Amino acid sequence: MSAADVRPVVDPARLGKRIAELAAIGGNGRAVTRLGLSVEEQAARDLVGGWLGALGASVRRDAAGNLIARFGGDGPAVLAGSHLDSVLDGGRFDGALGVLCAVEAAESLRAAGARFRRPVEIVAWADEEGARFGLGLYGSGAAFGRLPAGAAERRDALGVSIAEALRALGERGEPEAARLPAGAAAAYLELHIEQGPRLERAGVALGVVSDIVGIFHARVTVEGRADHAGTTAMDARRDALAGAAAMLLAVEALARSREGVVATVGELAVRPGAKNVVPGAATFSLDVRAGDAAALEATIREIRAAVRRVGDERGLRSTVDVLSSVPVTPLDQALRDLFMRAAAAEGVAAPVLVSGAGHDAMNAQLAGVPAAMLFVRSTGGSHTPREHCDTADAALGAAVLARALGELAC
Ligand code: HGY
Ligand code: MN
Ligand code: MN
Repeated sequence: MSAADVRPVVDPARLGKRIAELAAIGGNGRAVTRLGLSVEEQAARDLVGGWLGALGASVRRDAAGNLIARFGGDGPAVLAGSHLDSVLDGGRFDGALGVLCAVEAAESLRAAGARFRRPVEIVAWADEEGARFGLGLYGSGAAFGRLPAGAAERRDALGVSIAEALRALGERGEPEAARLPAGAAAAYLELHIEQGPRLERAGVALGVVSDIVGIFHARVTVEGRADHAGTTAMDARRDALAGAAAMLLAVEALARSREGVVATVGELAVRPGAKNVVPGAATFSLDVRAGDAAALEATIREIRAAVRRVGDERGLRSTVDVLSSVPVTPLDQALRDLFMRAAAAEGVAAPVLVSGAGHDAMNAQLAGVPAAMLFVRSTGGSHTPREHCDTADAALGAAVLARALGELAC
């Protein structure tokens, strides 16, 4: 049966039920917390792996902790999926919806009698958010050979390394071993909630991604001198936190001054952290993004200069340690067109959007595997329990994904 004869019919009720079932893992009824390589993320893989196994897929977990469910025999596979981990106190749709819609697409194709002419792998990448170890896009980075050196030694706040977390799950602790052989993946499709307001404002359920912004992650350490809060005159201080505060306001001003650039300081730590001690040291995170490579580079350069300048003015030592840096990533034009056609076949004239959020599709595309993303309208922002996606929009996304997957694989 060729792709043209196949009429996959998705089941919104089944999809809605699975969204709720998955949200209960790491959920407290309000928010979802399913950190990378945690027992909660593993429980999510077990739940989704069970659904895929029941469809006849051969389900495995690779050395990095990625869930890979393969339909069909040998040869380059068409991959579809997203991630199952979340940020702290996150929503129930970020990542999870892409995995569940890929499951729904595979299930509706099988139910419509489709035979996969080429293998299909439904994937859930481990630790996309990097919320625990500070290394985003980790699982897809391992699979596509794009992990930074020393990744397995990255540690969480309790000092547990990625290698130790993998061993606790029963793996050997060598994420590099998950690297896919060259040519193993023919294409990668990812559905994801938009996480921003554009589709909602446009009144359209779906969008197709043209490019994903470049993302620079770093940790800034500021060293001053701890002193007595009562006996140290203001002009005799080397207050690391006051210095860090001046730096992060400079970061905000620099990002505001340049169109299309965003910069965020989301983490801040102070030592020794007592009300009657002048802070001796402070550490803060940097997340800088832009759709234009030159603007991103210039902003990073200016931020480094501002950190140095404030440090010199205040007698503070400062270091900027780069955690990860992913370039602006244009996605595959042919697969973009495929999503546009599939959306049109479902009656949606999908606008083309640049993604301000990072996604695993970047690692696929940058490793030479053609990748494309389909956005589904979401409301309430994202990386917050307010994040929401209507089941009707999610089901429409799954139907478009099923059509695209059917055209590539059947
Ligand atoms: O941070 C991001 O853009 C993605 O949600 N991990
Ligand atoms: Mn995501
Ligand atoms: Mn996210």
